Amino acid sequence: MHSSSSTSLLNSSFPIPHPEKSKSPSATSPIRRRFTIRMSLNDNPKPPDIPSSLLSSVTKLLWGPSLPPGLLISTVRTAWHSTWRLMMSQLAPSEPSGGYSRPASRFRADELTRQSPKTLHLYVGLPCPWAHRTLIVRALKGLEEAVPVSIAAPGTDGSWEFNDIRGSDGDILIPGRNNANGCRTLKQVYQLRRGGYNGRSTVPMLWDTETKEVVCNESYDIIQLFNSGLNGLARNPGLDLNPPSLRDEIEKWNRVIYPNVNNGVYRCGFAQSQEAYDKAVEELFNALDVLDAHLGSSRYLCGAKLTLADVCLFTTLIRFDLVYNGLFKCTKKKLIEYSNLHGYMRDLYQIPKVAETCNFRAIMDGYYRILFPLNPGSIRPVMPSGCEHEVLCRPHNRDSISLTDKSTEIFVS
Ligand SMILES: N[C@@H](CCC(=O)N[C@@H](CS)C(=O)NCC(=O)O)C(=O)O
Repeated sequence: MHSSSSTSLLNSSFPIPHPEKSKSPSATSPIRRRFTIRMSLNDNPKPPDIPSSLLSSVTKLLWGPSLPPGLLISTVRTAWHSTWRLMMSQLAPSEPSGGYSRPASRFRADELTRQSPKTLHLYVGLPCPWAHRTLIVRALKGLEEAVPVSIAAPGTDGSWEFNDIRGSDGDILIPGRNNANGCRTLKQVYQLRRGGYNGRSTVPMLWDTETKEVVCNESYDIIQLFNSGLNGLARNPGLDLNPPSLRDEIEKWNRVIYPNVNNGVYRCGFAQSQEAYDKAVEELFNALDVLDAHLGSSRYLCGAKLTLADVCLFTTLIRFDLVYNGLFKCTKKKLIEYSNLHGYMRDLYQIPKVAETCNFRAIMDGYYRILFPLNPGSIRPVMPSGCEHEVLCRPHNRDSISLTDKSTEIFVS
């Protein structure tokens, strides 16, 4: 299945541990739908306006009318660097080496088996790649009615909030109301649980509307549940994205993708030392090279069948040129330069119902305007033309790769 180079990398060079629990479509016709992207988040945070006259008065007071630029620059740099470190330590906990260390999810899958599947509600945010996994599997399995969703948007302090917008953006998901209870913020929802909650209020979060309990806030557990735990309610119960025959291989790819790509882009963006960044960026692009080579002869990661590993890879790839390349300094290459990976991403994007889960405007806003320490001016760059819907709908010509397994088409109603 894998080329020899990818196999050796899989088995040796990549760090093995990752916190996720072990855990084809035929070519699709172009998605016909309106694709107007419009402003869809809450009022976005604006950096506080400090009048320039105030700033110049202060600097004049400190340095007189002719500023010594060297002193000014070193003062500002020292002050900024300390403040940046303080903010980053809140935003992105780090190891002593300056490497980003992702906190573990608090509510894991063992809760899932005890829930009544009829009272589940999903909370997501559209910028979030982890939440995006759950939206895709929910759509592919046909669970939209069985598991209603509420889509939050980042508020001014970066925490998740709901708004009163009822509109839609064509078929594309947009943030809006809390459809499960009256809470205005996700934090308030978490706090409704018995015993309250003071931890991180992350998306995705699966909520039980009857018991008012957090069922799970680990994306991989949620997609496993959606894949096989709710088949009695799913419109596509026959679709199995985690078949027993492929589990070892799915796991093997997850061990590459999670630390080096999914979390790898965050390790680049949230690195707090040059060494930590250098390591993260090297591991990220090594992994992308391996994936690109593998996907030259394999339609999906595990051959002709779409699996959970593909869903997990896709949500990082679709954000790559939009946000990770620029904001997270994943600059060695753009995704569009990887011909197999880019074709593979288009292939997944063109699966019916996947494009509707991709709100590019919300993704760009969510990263560029909210991750303040990485982009203090909060200026959102123009969307790269290669990331537009029309480009993503171009033929991928991947239908004939891995044709040996004909039993693998996915059916989406
Ligand atoms: N391990 C979690 C990670 C989820 C996560 O980090 N979500 C981010 C958005 S991308 C979040 O909600 N952060 C809010 C916070 O940390 O307060 C998963 O895979 O579900």
